[in-house]
Amino acid sequence: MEIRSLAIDIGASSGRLIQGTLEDDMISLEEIHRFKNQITNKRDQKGNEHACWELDKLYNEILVGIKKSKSNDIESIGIDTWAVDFVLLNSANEVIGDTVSYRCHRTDRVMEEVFDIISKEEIYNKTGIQFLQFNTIYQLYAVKKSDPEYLEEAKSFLMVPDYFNYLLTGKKSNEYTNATSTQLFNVSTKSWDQEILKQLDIPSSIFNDPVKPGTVIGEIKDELKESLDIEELKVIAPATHDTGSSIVAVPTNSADYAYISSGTWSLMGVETKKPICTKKALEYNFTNEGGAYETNRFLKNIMGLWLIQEVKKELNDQYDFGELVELAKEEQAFNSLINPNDSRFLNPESMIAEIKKYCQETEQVVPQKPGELARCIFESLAFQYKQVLEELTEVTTKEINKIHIIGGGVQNEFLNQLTADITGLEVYAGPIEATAIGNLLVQYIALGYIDSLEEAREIVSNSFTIKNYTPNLSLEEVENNWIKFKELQN
Ligand code: LFR
Repeated sequence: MEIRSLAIDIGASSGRLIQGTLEDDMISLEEIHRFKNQITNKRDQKGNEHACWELDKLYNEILVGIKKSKSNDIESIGIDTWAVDFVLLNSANEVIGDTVSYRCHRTDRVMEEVFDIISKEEIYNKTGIQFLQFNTIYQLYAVKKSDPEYLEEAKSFLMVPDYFNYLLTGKKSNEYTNATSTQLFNVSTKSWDQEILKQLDIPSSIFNDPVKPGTVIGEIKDELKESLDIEELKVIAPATHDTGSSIVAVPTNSADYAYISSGTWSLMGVETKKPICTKKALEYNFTNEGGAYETNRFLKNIMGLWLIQEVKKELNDQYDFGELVELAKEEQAFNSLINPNDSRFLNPESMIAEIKKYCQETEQVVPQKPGELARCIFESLAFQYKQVLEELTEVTTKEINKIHIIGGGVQNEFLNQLTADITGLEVYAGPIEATAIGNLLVQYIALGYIDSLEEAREIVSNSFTIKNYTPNLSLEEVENNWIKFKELQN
């Protein structure tokens, strides 16, 4: 029997609708629709400029994609997107204001203001979430300061996938994995932290009790059935946080690995049963995000391919990613390194200028050519992976013998090899569409076609080619540059 479902996976730079077919313990994919996503600067009525998402356009692409799919063959759809961003709805269920992106500078320095009200330690002990200036908690606090009337008017808080689910079904819900990313969610009580909300004067009435991945949100609305020419279609919440979906699709059931979910961000960590909120975890700024089926993602955000995406854009897309990788290979190794997680790279005016400035300030060779910039980025990312690996091993005391890289970044074979060379571990790369696959697998489990997460991962490992990279660089060469990289962190 062939079972078809549709994954709608929208990332910061692109969105796609992927149809999955499950048959005899194998899953196959067909891309139905792909579209661009980007941040647009908008000025509001008060004259403040914000970096915004265009949710109306994205919703329209979702409908185009559903229409293109052979919808009547499909049992269900599920939506995942990036985390932390949200909409507020008023009493007429209209979106209040623009949907601001987490890259917007409105939260620069807001974290410190929140720490004056609630200490860092208290926030971490309660939420277990790493401190990133764009977490929902700081965004809501920024709204509170600049547009307090928005929060007075608000009746519902929906994260981006929750909002699309609402548009499709008319049902409002807050999905659990994404709720945990807000830093407003208590890891122990598994509910919105009422004290934090109160201390920050954010109305708790706008939040719903979270629903777990695999919950059927509802049937698609009647008016949409008509316009899309569909008889029946269930909307199921997968792990609506894209990283939560991608980790469902790690192609192994062994325990001795770290993963890197590689895309705009590189999310590197391990799966644990329980959150780890120790002093060391706080010091190293690790996060504990809720996963599907009672799993915990103990991981760190690494700036990731965003760095090269921005360089590519600034070079007017003269080169595609493959060409930039080829140019990088021709350049000399370890000429210049950056600390990819320096907040100056979160959303600079010019990524190229920022990288050059960093290298100048740290008295290194300043990369000029596209290949030099690309090489600097890839090598710096690989060293950052090594650093996170060491911290992970220290905090979790887990034996990590290999790294699974999943997601779009898998296509960068040069970075995969560098990761093996610099960490000294075997790297297994694939599947590329891990997020869409994880999204589909949760739908299949919800529909009763797959029994468990273990069975789901077995299916991934049966269905996709996973490429192996073995470390192949002298220890001495790694060591010298590792010392240089660590000096940059201080
Ligand atoms: C990856 C991701 C990360 C999250 C960042 C911002 O797409 O969802 O997990 O930290 O985007 O939402």
